[in-house]
Amino acid sequence: MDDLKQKYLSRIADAADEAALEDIRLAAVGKKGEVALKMRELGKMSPEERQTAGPALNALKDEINSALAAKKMALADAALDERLRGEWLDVTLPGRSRPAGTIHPISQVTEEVTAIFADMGFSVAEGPQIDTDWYNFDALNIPGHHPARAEMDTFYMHRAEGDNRPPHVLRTHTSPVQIRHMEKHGAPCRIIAPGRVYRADYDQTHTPMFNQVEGLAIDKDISMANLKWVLEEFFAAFFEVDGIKTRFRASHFPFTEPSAEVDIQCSWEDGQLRIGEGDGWLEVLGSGMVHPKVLRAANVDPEVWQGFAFGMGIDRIAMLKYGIPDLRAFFDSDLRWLRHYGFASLDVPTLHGGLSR
Ligand code: 2NL
Repeated sequence: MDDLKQKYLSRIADAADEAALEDIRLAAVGKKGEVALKMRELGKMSPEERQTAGPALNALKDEINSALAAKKMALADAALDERLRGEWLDVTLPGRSRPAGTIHPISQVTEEVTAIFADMGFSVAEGPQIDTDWYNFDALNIPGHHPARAEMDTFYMHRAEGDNRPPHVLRTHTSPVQIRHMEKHGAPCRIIAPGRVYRADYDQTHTPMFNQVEGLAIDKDISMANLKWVLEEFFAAFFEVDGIKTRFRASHFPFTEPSAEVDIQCSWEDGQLRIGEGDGWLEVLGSGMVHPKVLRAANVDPEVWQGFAFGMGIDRIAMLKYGIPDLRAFFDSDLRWLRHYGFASLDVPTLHGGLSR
């Protein structure tokens, strides 16, 4: 019986997997296993022999069963250890870094401008970048012979052969958006129209596409005094200086009468431009009272309604606010320029002293 025990305990110890273990179990303690055979022999024994052999066989059976259970557990532990070795992960490795995106200064400034005018009750109007020459020129009292309409200055779309209608244009300002707004919604109105505009111009200070924001306020008693207040509020908020002064110089645009070019107060010392202080002036926009012909073209009765309009370059006020000296920073695909001017992702630079964060 000791031989039997040694045989099975050593086979159990050597078993490589659960299947081998099951074979051993059947051979040892299964119904037809060796221990069962020995049990059957008990009947042929004398009562004395039986008294020692019976309990011994039962003990052997128990011992083999617990050796099987222990080995089964050990095999499972070993399998888990093996799996853990394979799935090992170094949680101390540095993460994979991704390049951060940045908001474009033109987008940021458009949002800033929009928020400031929104506080004064202006909503945003949008419209097509390709429009008819009616909306872009005629409705704005720009006559057919006006130099702005020459192919030198304006991008004209192609017409199909034999189509003699006047060609569409790439809008040269966002005024057509405001004409369309008045035509659709009537007066009173208080809107700004930011967006891309196009002119056939390309040199150090001009790009064929640039960004503009126009504003329009129409009601029964809107005057240039309202215009001056709105613009001074805007410049104070945008350039972050209280009490910034503006200067209105008489000018001429076909779509406004009277018309004024507007300068803001600035100083220029030691090559440092400061806005909202000193006694220098910087031209920033054109404006005026909307011409009665323009109101009529948009189906608004000039005997009842009147209002102001203005237009300014977003690129230009962005350069002034963030100290960007060169238009190329907006168009250069080399993002180092933007980073140089403080447009890191989610960083909002401020005037008068570097980054706010
Ligand atoms: C500039 C400044 C300006 C307007 C734009 C405008 C729009 C409508 C009616 C009347 Cl719908 N005016 N916009 C007015 C004055 C100036 O732009 O320097 N333009 C050449």
